[in-house]
Amino acid sequence: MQFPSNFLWGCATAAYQIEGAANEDGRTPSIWDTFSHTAGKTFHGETGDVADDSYHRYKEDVKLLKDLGVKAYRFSFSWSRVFPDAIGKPNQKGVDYYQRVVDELLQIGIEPYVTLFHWDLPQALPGGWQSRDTSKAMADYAAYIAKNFSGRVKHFFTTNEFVCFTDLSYKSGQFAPGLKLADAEVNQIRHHGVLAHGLSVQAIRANAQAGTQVGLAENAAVYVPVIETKEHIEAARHATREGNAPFLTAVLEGKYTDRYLEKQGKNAPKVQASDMEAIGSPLDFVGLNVYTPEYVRADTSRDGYAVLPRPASFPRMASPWLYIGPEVIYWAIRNVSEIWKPKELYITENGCSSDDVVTKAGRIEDTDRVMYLRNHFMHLRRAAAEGYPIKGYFLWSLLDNFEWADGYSKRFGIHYVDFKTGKRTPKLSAEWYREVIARNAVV
Ligand code: PNW
Repeated sequence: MQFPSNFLWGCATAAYQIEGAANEDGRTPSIWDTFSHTAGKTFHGETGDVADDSYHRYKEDVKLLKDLGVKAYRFSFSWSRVFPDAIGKPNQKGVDYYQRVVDELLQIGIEPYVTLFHWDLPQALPGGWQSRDTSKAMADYAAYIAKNFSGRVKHFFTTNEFVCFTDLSYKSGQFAPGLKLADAEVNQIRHHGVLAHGLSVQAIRANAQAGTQVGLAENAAVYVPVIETKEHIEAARHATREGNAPFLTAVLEGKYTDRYLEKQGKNAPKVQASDMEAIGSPLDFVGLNVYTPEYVRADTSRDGYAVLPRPASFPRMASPWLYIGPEVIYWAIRNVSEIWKPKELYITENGCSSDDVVTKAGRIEDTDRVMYLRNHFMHLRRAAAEGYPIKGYFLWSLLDNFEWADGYSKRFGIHYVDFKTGKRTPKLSAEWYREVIARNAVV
């Protein structure tokens, strides 16, 4: 159950979910500040105002990473902390905070992996992702970060999870800014999302020191063949291309699939000259956030595959959407590798919510999370052993944190956070992960 010797073990977080200090040192509101402060939008009206207070406790958090023995930490920058007006003049105090975090990490030999955009869009941008100018603004922000952080930061992710900041935000409305727009508008928003990624890749390449690596962190829909036979495996590959057509497929092929454009018809996105070239900018690596599997079988429909409904008894974790199918991680890596042959892959997120309780002895015995992770790691190891270019794994998450619309009601951390005091306590899963990393093997 051994992993390759240079396998990169890490943990992941995101700015709005952990930092707090929402109004400190010049930071201005993001759309998530506005949304979470709007009645009825998040669980019990909870906000990221304080969250884990990592803005003040980052040294403690880096110490937790050190105790785990991870070699890498994926975290995000808050755009409106760096640019309070979204564009224009940077906020030195905000920049300094991230320099301090990077210092702290480098000092103890942990590699920083920086996500530029993890959903906390500056409120200052008129129209948010409805506006094409937002894509350009993001590229300017990316250029500034590349100039000021590359060299010390060698790996950047542009965007995190297109579908969450487009469809879930502008179509179903469960995420900020909470709109329910029509298909044509949503498709345009999706286009602005992938365009922002592409323009940011170009901006980073143009402004970063040599050797800087760029990719994205994407929760592509993962299609698992119902049975591992040639026909179902092929069906899963078709599903992977078409099911991700507006996002990962567009990014890795530099075009929208014919089927996507045909299905959208008159609602298809309006694309300007050179957009697709930017969107398809070559990447150094692809990051995959992997949670829930979709099971597919081959069939005779025009698409050649059918996505199966899940039986009501299908096991899940604490978040109702989080179905447990550990082979999801193997197929995420294999499908993407076989279709697009990326140079390198990372699992940029994987993990689960559990109904954690603190025992009388003060421990958090999250045996279900350990079960979840152990099983996923076996399939991760299978992918590595079969030679797919999987370089590392970031566990979501280092800490319990602000779980977006679920507020603090869903805990994804391997460290328990008492949200009243901010106190962090390693769970059983942290102890277990430390052992995995030390032995570089599933244990
Ligand atoms: C990801 N779904 O979000 C995000 O990148 C994290 O910020 C988040 O905390 C984590 O996963 C856990 O939720 C997702 O509904 C949110 O399928 C929702 C879904 C998937 C991922």
